[in-house]
Amino acid sequence: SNNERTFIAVKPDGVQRGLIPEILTRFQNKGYKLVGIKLTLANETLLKQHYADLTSKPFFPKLLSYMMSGPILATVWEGKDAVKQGRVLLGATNPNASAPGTIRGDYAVEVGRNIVHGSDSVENAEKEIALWFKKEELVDYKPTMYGWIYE
Ligand code: DAT
Ligand code: MG
Repeated sequence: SNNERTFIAVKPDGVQRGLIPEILTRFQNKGYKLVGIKLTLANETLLKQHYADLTSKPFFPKLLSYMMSGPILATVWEGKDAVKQGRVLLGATNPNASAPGTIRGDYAVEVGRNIVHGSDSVENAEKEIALWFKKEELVDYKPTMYGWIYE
C-alpha cells in the first residue's frame, strides 16, 4: 500500500547539531508525505516503552540519558514501503557500518550518537506512532505532487 506509516525521530544530538532540515529533506525528497511532526522531550516512562526490547541491555542507562539530554523531533512519514525504506535512508545502527549516502553514514560516527531513530517493522511503527502522537496530531491530506511520485 502507498500509505504505510513509519515513526522517524531526530534524536537530541541531531537536533543540537542542526540536522533537522537535512533529515526532513531526505524523507521529503524521497517522496514520503509528512503526516505528523513535533519537537518534544522524552521521559523515562515513554522511553522504556519505546525501547521495551532493550531495557535489560548494559547500554540501556546511557541510552536513556542520551535520549533525555535534549529535545527530540518526532515525525511520522507515509508512503510506499515507508518502514523498510525509511531504515534504508537511516543506514545501519552503528554509523561506522552505515554506507555513505545514508543519514548515519554521512553524519555520525558512534552508535551512542547515531542522530536518528526509525521504526524497524510495520507492527513497531504502529506502536511507536501511538506512543509518541495523539490521533488528532496526525494529519491526512493529498499532496499536490502525489501523481508525480506514484503511477
Ligand atoms: P536502531 O536504532 O538501529 O533500531 P536498536 O533498536 O538495536 O537500533 O537500538 C536502539 C538504539 O540503542 C541505537 O540506535 C543506539 C543504541 N544502541 C544499540 N546497540 C548499542 C550498543 N551495542 N552500544 C551502545 N548503544 C547501542
Ligand atoms: Mg530499533
